Amino acid sequence: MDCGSVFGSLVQAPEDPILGVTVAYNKDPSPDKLNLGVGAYRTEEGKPLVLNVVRQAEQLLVNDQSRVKEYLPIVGLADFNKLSAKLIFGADSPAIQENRVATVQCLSGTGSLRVGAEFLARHYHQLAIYIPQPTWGNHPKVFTLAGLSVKTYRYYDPATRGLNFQGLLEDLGAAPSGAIVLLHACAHNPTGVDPTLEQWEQIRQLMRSKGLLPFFDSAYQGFASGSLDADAQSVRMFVADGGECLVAQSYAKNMGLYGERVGALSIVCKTADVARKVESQLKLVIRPMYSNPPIHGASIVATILKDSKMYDEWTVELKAMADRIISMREQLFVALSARGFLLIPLSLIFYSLVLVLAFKILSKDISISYLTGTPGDWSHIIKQIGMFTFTGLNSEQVAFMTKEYHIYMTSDGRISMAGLSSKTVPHLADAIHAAVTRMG
Ligand code: CBA
Repeated sequence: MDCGSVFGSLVQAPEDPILGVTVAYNKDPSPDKLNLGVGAYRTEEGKPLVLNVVRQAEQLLVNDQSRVKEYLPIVGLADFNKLSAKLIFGADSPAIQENRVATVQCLSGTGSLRVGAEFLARHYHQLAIYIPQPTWGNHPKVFTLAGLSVKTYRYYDPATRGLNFQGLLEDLGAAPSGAIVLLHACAHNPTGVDPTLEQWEQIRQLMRSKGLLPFFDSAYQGFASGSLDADAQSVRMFVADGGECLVAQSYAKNMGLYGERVGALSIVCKTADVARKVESQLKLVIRPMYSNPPIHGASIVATILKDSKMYDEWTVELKAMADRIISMREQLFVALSARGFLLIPLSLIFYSLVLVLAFKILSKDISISYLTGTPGDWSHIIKQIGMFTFTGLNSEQVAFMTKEYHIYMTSDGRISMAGLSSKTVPHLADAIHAAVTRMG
């Protein structure tokens, strides 16, 4: 319709499949609504969390009158870059000691992926990048817009709700020599399925033998196991062999710095001389894109990482977040599978249990959901790793849960375990039970 605007012919673009879930959630007036869409940590009270150690670091920064607001260099804060490389590669990494790593501060994980991809599109001989099927929904867009050509490799097997390791090996084995391969360092999004260390070793051998270039996305270091070192194992394996790789790091989840947009791109090179040249070229990518990165978030990270006491406090707070997520997995699994158990009228114990439960339900201490069986095997809820559970629910079941139970999640059936609490587990279990039994 001609409304006189030069943009009058534009069509309305759809909401983002992940961030759009929050937009829909915000519009819902229901008091029972629950947002399990975006991967953002919530406390047991359902509130966003600013880590104590982050508050402390901010206080120190505010009190330091010598701090100014000058531009950072194009590559960002030098301390932040050094400490970020140390965090992912390990303090004793030969690549760091030999100055073979070029690290630049970027706008969180997404910005780091984008800068890395633009660099590859300009300077690497292969434009094909293989991404896992499925992967984080933004990956194909980031890489395509940077000028890479996106292909997929098999990763997830819906039948076992686990890794399709054979398919992965076959697809990477068939990839053209030199192709780039995107790997989730840990806590694969959306599936929550990671290779074992033995499988990582096989992937490494295959990739190195074919000259495939690893591009790690490390958005959840510390969130999978609660240990920063354990979650960096996959990356460190690839660095230990002396070969080259790229790593995009995000502090959104592990330091709770979501909106501060703090991240880093590291490129591990064969020699210090190559690393210097790589850094010089990264500057040419960054300068016309956003000139130089923001100062505040990187200063928080650097303050925490360089002070051993604050660093230790951070690891404790991080472990507490990871543990709470693991406990949510257990609670949801029990809530779904306890129903089956409660259906078996075996003994007096059972009947007294029923009485206790009936009393609890009447006094609203416990939800009705515990009394019926939820069909299906839900063990993947406790087997999967990291922030998300890939439930296996289909898009109709998800739509039903949103409409009837005001539970918001991505249409692929992914739920953010970090958004759940002990109080909301029964509501989610009720919704899943109803979706599975009523929507087939
Ligand atoms: N890589 C992966 C694998 C991710 O899951 C995410 C975040 C990012 C980008 C990179 P950031 O730029 O904020 O550092 O993270 N993914 C989400 O948690 C969400 O933040 C998610 O819900 O999938 C998002 O942006 O979609």
